[in-house]
Amino acid sequence: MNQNEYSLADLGWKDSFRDQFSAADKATSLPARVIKTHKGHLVVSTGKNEHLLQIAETGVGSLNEQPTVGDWLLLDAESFVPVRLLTRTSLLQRMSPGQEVKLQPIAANIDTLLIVSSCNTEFNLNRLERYVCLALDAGVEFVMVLTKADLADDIEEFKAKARQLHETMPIMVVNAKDNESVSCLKKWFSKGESLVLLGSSGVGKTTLLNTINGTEKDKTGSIRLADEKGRHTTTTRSLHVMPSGALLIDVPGIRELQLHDCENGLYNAFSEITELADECKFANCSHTTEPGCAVQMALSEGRIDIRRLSNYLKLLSETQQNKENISEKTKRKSSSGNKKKKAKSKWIG
Ligand SMILES: Nc1nc2c(ncn2[C@@H]2O[C@H](COP(=O)(O)OP(=O)(O)O)[C@@H](O)[C@H]2O)c(=O)[nH]1
Ligand SMILES: [Mg+2]
Ligand SMILES: [Zn+2]
Repeated sequence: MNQNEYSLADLGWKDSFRDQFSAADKATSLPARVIKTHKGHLVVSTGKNEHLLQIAETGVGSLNEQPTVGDWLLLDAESFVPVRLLTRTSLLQRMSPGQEVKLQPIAANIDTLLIVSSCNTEFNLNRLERYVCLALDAGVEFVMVLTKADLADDIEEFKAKARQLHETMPIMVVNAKDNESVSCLKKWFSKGESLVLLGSSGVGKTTLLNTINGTEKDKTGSIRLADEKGRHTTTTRSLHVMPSGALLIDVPGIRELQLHDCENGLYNAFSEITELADECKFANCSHTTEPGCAVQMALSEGRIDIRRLSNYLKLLSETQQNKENISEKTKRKSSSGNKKKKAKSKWIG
């Protein structure tokens, strides 16, 4: 973000946040939005000032939850230590990549998700369906943005494929480097609206941000921060105020979007399949080999697409497995916490 002073409204403060900011809160704290995340740090803006907050293993300040870009925090008015995370209007999250079983928030308080892909071999329906599920589950608006239209021979082919992802999702085909071309996205960029760019690396997310913002490449990062050892840290996510007054969040390329607890999203994203399930003979039908399966019947009659069904079954088992893994881990953690507490009180007693 640049060095301008902003009002809270300029940063996307809405009624739902104001309602959580009582007169008592006002006397002791001030709201701030998370505008950047680095490894080990967060940067928050009050509109007037930016503050660097250290992320500890347990959270930030006294917060139990891990804030992410787009979050609203209340900071202690004197120490600027975060005292509360305001209830989010939306949260996009995934399973953390790597071995450890944990959730990773991607962005919070988002109005619109811009799903970015390009008109070339990077375009992959199975992968993009994950973003659609994520958006539907989080209840945010979503728009497919297909970049590199200037390099593609047949953009209609990409548009037609993208239509398979969702019946009514807007599909915008752009040259991300061209100002006029990206002006078709204007309607989602109203003042105070928060948007996030998600997609693989190299699809043109930062280029889109720069073109919409009217800045040149690499200038959007503005301040460079040094960690406690003086090394420069790389920004992982950043929120930028656009000329229209919209807030746009850039997230570096997502290699793996593993869904967690996303069954509602899946239900809606694959409605042509899930609506058939009521007609299956068995209530717990897995739609694979059971007799009387309405889904398999529809498949054999060509009413549903085999790729869609395979991806649906894959994502369903993935989201269920991830949910199970997380709840197992939470249970283990709380039972070991209880044991420790008991042991301690026994010793004291
Ligand atoms: N010709 C063309 N090049 C693009 C377009 N969008 C992005 N690029 C180029 O693709 C490369 C990756 O873009 P970048 O914005 O860094 O991708 P990101 O990883 O998604 O942020 C850069 O060299 C861009 O100039 C586009 O619509 N048309
Ligand atoms: Mg980028
Ligand atoms: Zn079935």
